[in-house]
Amino acid sequence: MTDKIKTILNAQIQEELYSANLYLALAGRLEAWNLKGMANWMHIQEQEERNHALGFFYFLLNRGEEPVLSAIAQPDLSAATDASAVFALSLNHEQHISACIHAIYEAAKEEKDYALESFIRWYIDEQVEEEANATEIKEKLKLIGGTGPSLYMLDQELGARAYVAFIPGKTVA
Ligand code: OFO
Repeated sequence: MTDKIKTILNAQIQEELYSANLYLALAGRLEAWNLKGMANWMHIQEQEERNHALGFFYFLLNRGEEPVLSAIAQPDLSAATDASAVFALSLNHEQHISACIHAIYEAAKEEKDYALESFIRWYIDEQVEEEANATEIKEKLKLIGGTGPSLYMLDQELGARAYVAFIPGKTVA
């Protein structure tokens, strides 16, 4: 594995762990507003992000490289002023992550790292879903006006989301 690939994969572990912390912080904010269903949705997102980080962690190890962890920045919640803004922030963040994943794909092609080129495809597809999910909730909030009984009902709906354990590239018992 080239140094360029090692650097970009270790940086992505950091991005995914930042994502996990961001979603945990958003879960806390939503819970503080008594939107427990939305907080549940964020908690599941948080767990998935940790698994995304672990996917890169084990990919490095499987290729004979020790993962290097670095400091994670404090999540920036300044834009998260209400439920709609929380999901807009989530969508913006996922668009940023998609750009990171696409840069990894580009690097894999440039460095002729065929194993990485294959591995990263799961993340490319996952980002389509991640952006679609955040967009759907953001649009629903726009539709219902983001307050009152309809907000309560959407909160209930998001409370039904269930966590499914999955680490990319690894079989989970
Ligand atoms: Fe939210 O996505 Fe990770 O990769």
